Amino acid sequence: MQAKNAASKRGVKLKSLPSSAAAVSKDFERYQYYHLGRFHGCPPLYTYQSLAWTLRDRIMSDWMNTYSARDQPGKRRAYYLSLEFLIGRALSNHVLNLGLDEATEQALQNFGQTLENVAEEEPDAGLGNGGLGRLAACFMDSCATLDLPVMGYGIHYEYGMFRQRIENGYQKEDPDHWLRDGNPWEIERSEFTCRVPFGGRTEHFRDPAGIEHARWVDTNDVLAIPFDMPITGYRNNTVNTLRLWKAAATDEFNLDEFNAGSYTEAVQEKNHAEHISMVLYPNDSSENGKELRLRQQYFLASASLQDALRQWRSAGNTDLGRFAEDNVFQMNDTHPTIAVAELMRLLVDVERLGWDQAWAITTRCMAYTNHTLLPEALERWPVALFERLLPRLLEIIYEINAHFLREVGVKWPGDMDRRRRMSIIEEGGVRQIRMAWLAIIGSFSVNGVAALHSQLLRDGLFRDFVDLWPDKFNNKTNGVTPRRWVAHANPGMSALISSKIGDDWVADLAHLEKLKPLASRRSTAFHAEWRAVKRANKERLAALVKAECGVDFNPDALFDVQVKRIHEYKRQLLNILHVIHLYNRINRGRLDGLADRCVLIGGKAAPGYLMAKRIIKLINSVAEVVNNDPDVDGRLKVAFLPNYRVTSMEIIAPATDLSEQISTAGKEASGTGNMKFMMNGAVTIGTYDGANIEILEAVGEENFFLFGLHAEEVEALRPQYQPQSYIDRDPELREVIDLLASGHFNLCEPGIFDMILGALLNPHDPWMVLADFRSYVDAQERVSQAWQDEAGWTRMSILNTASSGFFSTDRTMQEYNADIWKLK
Ligand code: 26W
Repeated sequence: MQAKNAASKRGVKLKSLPSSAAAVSKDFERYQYYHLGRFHGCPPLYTYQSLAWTLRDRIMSDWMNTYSARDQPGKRRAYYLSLEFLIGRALSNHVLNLGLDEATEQALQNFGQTLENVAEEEPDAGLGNGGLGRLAACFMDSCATLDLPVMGYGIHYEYGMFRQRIENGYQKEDPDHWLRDGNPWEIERSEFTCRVPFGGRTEHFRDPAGIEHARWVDTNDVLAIPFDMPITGYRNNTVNTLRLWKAAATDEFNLDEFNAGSYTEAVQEKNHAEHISMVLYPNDSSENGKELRLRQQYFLASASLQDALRQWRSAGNTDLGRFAEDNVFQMNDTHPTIAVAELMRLLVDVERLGWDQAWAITTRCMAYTNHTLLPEALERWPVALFERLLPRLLEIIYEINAHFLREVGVKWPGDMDRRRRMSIIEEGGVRQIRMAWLAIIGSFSVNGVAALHSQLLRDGLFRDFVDLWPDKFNNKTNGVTPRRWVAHANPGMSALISSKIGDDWVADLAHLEKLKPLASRRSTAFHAEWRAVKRANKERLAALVKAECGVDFNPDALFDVQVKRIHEYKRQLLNILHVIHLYNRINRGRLDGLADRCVLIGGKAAPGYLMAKRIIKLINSVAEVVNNDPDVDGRLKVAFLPNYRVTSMEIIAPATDLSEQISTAGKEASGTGNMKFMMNGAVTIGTYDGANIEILEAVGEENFFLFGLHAEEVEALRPQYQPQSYIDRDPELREVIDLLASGHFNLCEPGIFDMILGALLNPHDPWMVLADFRSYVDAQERVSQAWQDEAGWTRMSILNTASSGFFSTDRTMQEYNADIWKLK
């Protein structure tokens, strides 16, 4: 440690390795032949590993140098705490960021390989569910590109998001053992292992000076071992770190049993500890209250805070009174929110600060981002579970709550109802801890992820807290990284754009504005080039759809795509009702104005979410009928793409013409798929929800297909919603519902869609699908018309890309930094 500090203070830097094609080739050969022992007929996996190590070696010097340049007292840092980082593949991303495309391609040529083929060997790091996890990964990319000192802390799950198979139209889940063949990108740093306590009991005592303290004793500790993944910035020599914690048993595990001869029982205990980082919970909208999930949350929070404290000290800091000047923790939803209480524990019990000083530090360090308004997704933990698993943390939460309710009492004397609403502890049958309240109370900043979402939080869920602390609440509209989602995923379009406006857009997406003059109302040479790129991307997607689904997509048809988690609020059902409507029109010969369409839907359903799983079955059943009906004659194709993940989106977004963003207004916090599509020149059909609103404002309403009720209209309609009345008034809707009810799509499995019909016809349908049917179908009609005007559509497509600059996470991260993190 001393030596390292001394070295960095002297400004000594680690030298970088040569990056010529010859040097890359030589190292690649050394790994494949002399390290892995693979010579003739090397299996592709080892080709990939050899290349990954060759590249990692070329990241290492920047990684070490980035670290040591910041390893100095008084350097402020941010930590992104998240249970999920959905990073996908790393190889091509690093190649792009390092500018090693040509050297790598040339080197591989010597071995009869291409980068594209080798990259296919890498499994996705699927350490997340959907939007929230992918956002964390895009944030990491942008922070490195902006050279912001930000470190990600997450969990080193042995099993990531399950792999989805479709069997007879139904979703089946397979485990995703992504680490089976090792992970060439990660570095185990056992020297920074932490101990995380669980269970036990608390003791209170007075020190010699008579001051009362608590200690947490008889705990069952679990080791947290860090695995570091490099996060390369785009061609700027910055490499940040994503540190993932793996759980392991302590060596002293159950020594008693061990000594009593119960070797296997003792080893079982070891297993128990290691379960903590075994699997990602595949749930992205309703919490299931499982004990193991709470263990994961505390494991992440405790290890990360201990590690941040250690790093801060090892950089030469000593005065804890300054800790909040040097550190900020951004909590990705409430999942890591136990960090508020854990930092208090570390400061009060371990560092022996007084409560008030510790609280002042904690509340100047913590910041919280909310990602959902769905009530079923709000985390609450039973007090009894806390008492058993984290008894000391429960005491601390009680004390935080007591101090807080005193403050509420001072501001609103006698307002007992407000105290009850705002208490961290929810009283009732089972007493529960409201994690969102703990997050708000413990943080100096609380943000939503799109303008509408932040406004709805202020007006609704968080209203009482806004009354108390109006300045805490802010908006940070999400984004996506243009490196992965344009430069990497869409090389054809990237080259075309760069040929016209240069390549500054990759690191500053606002430059895309310069494409606007090229949008033109009439067909131009640029239009033709733009369409040729899209056409090639559509061929690539059509090949994937053919291989995965056996369905023929015609690249000349409109590619109409909805990919995201399957959830009722996202309304894949509305999409499929429209498909049934088109099918019905074709069968009845009502062909006027119809555009040829290929409808692609993909996404995973939480394994316990029966309705979502049945929706997948319906999509597949409709696809089966539509695709095999000779009368449809290729005018309409429908496919459900299995195992939708980061890597599939890299093929899908560049090939999409129409992006479906059709959630019930007020329910989708932001959406980020919408931004990936827009950047790649898709036009959106969407509701007035989440970031759709900001997309619409950026591109103009003439280049966006808006439909449906607004959030206030949804809420106003709710008490008197009568789904049947829409069917009575709309013969086309009636035909669709009749077709569904007749069993036309499930002749061999009668009744399986009754639950879906029941949901659609229920006056309490929270998602009010039928209320938006007519408006949606009309908007789709306008889409069909617009599609048939080739120049007009091309113009819209170009304008969407040209207007997408705001949706770069570079902009999002600059806002987090300017308003919350305040890093240099
Ligand atoms: C406790 C179970 C659970 C797990 C994950 C509940 C809720 C979540 C996430 C908050 C769900 C999620 O991914 N939300 C999405 O976050 C994106 C990034 O901000 C937004 O773009 C999406 O609109 C939002 O649904």
